[in-house]
Formats: sequence, C-alpha cells, structure tokens
Amino acid sequence: SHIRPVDRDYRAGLNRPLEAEAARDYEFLGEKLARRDIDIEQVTAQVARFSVAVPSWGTGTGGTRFARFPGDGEPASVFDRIEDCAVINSLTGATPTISPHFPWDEVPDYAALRAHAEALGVGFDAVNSNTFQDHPAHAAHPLSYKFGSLSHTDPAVRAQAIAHNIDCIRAGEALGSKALTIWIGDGSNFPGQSHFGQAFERYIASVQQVAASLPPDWTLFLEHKIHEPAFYSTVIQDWGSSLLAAQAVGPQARCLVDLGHHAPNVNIEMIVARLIHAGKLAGFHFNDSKYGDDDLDAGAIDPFRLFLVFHELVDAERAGRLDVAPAYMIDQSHNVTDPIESLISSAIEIQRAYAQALLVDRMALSEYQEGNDAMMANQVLKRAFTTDVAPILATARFRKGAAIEPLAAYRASGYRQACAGRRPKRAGGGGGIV
Ligand code: LRH
Ligand code: MN
Ligand code: MN
Repeated sequence: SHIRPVDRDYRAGLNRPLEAEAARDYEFLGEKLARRDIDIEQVTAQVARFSVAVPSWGTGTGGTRFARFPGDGEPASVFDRIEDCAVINSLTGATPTISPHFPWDEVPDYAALRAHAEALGVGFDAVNSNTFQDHPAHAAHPLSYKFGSLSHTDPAVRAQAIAHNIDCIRAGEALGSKALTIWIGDGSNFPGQSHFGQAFERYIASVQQVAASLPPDWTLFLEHKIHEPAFYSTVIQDWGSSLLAAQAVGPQARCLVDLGHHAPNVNIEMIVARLIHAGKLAGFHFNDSKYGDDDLDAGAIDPFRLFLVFHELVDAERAGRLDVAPAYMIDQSHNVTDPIESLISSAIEIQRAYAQALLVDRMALSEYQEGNDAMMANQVLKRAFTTDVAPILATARFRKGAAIEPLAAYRASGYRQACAGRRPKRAGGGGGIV
C-alpha cells in the first residue's frame, strides 16, 4: 500500500529491533501469572480477538462550541477517514471497523466506499443517524430539528427524522453494517416547555417505526445522555428511559452506554450489570470524562472505572449471561492531540482494561463476597488492575503483524505529514464535531 503504516513489511521492519525485549518481558510476565494459576497464552488469545470500532467523526480534530483548532492533513472525506482508520487498525490490530455518521459522512457511491475499505482491511460497524442538528444542504431535511426530532410535537418533523433513520439503515446495508445507533438531542430548556410523558411516547412510537424497517439480523442501539444540548430535561436522559424504550420497541432494540453520558459520580459499571440482567445491553461508546460529556480519550482520566466496566462484562461472559457480544465503539473528540494518536492510544487503553479484567481471580472474589470480606474482595480487583499487562498487548499485536509500539511507529511513518501534502487545510472556528 502507498500508506506506510498499512504496509506489513514496513511494520515488521519497525518491530524487528524491539522483538527480543518484548519476548523477554512477555516470558517474565508469563512466569508471574503462572504463579497465580493464569495461563498467559489464554489471556493473550482473548486479547488478540478483542476489537473496538473507530468513530469516523473522531478522525478529524474536534472542537468545543468556542473554537476548533484544526491540524494539518485532516481527513476531508469519508474516503480519507477510512484511510486513517486503516492506519489505526494496522498499527494496533484492534480496530478493524469504522462507525459512520450520516449525513456527516457524505457517501457518493456506497459500493466504491465499501471496496475502498475492504482494500484497506477495514469494515463498517454501527451506523449513526443525526437528527440533533439541521442539515440545510440536504434535500431530505427541509424541516428544522430546533425543537426536537423523533419526539417532536409536529408529526411532519417526526416523519422526517424517521425517514432519515431508515435511510441510515439502507446505507448501512450497502456497507455491510448490522446496527443503527440512535441518539437524539430532544428535550427542553425550560420547566413547562415540554410534556415529559407525551414526548417519551412520541419517541417510542417513532422508534417503533424505525425498527419496523430493520433487517432481521440488525440491532437498534438506543443511546441515552443526561443533558446537552437540552439543559432542563432530555427525552432519553438515562438508562431507565433507554431501557423502557428498548423494551417497548422489542427484541431488536437495546441500550447503548456512552461513558460520558451520566451524572457525575454515577456508578456506570453497575448500570452495565443492570442492563445485562435485563438482557438489553447493546454496547458502548468509550471515552473518558472529568465533568460531563467531555469526550476525552478512553482511560485518560479514570482507567480504574474502565477496568470495572470490563470486570462486569467478563464476569457476565464467564457466567454465560451475555446473550450477545456487546458492541465496542470509541466516541471521542480530539481537540489538542492528533486524532489518530488519540484513537491509537484509546484502543490500547480499552484493550488494556479488558486484559486486566481477564486476570481477576473470580473464584476468590466470589468467596470473599460470600463471606463479606470487603477488604480482600477489593484486593482481588486491585491485584488484577495493578498488573502491568503491556507485554500481553504488545505480544498480541506483534503476533498479528501490528506494531509492538503503535504510537512510535505512527510517528516514524510520517503519515500525517504525507496527508498534509495531499489533503486540503480545513477551516477552524467555533463549534461542532465536524
Ligand atoms: C452525543 C454523542 C452521540 C453522537 C456523538 C457525536 O453526545 O455521544 O453518540 O452520535 O456524540
Ligand atoms: Mn456517543
Ligand atoms: Mn456524547
């Protein structure tokens, strides 16, 4: 390939001087884990199978509503975004799919886009609809979403939003996707502005119409978020509303957990456990946050929480309580870093949390829980979390021909500089994800 990081030989060349040390670190960790009755090869095999989708919208520099500071060589089209994803996947070996967002991703020719992705070794994950802003340039959206979309008081706006979601399903079918993620910004800014019950019922009725257009092997992911853009009330503000809606819509609808979409201090890992109990967990939008929907890099602020989420998932999986494999996606806004570097690092952090969760001594934990030994139960988790699993991640990457050190390999490749030469510079200014 003309894209250096996508070239297997190029990566092999960068790996060569690192191989011996990586092997020694791996062997040493293997001995230590063996003393804990853990077979490192089993862990590495599971880690190697782990993957997380990259958001197409995360490949460009994000921004806040105050400003956006674009970098050089940003992707200008969905074709460029696919190339960036291929770079991330080639280096990490952990991100074989991209999650598109419509109409942000403008696709002139679906078959051509699919072929472009396949040639670069990537495929498509859940498609995302966008009825949280107006699209004046698009003939399919003549009406405004200022006062909502799927829950709008005006049936014509609801019909437009429903039609857009169905269009997204059709687009996803053309790309080989199997899920549609719906997040709406619908809500209110003033007490009294909106009738809570009626808005929720309108939302459910709309989503039922979208669901009626789903192919049988598709899943509908309903994503909740506590607030923003609405600041007084939000129609799908929490996992309770999401679960009620998913239950009303039927078996194809499930609840997606974006880690940034909860009130401060909420116990997200427990929400995960509850959704598993209900058989309604769809998957995740991974990111990290300090205050709200910050969309910071996964694991950057609170890696322990990320670990605790995976602990619940591994626990449920081992107990045979996961009816379907959760969908893992990243959803971040990269404002001060090269988005490719953030996505590489985030994919690794997510994989790290999974690897750590695989090390939890579940038999011991369960005994301490039964015996109400709070201290030792916590120690079991801490022991797994504090194990340095980096050699497992590096070995999993090396064995599949990815990079032992992805970030260093990315920088050495000069990929961004090469992009700067061939991609147009994009405008800065305020606001928005694109
Ligand atoms: C909303 C959200 C949702 C959108 C994405 C751009 O905050 O998390 O997933 O589709 O951001
Ligand atoms: Mn999200
Ligand atoms: Mn969000």
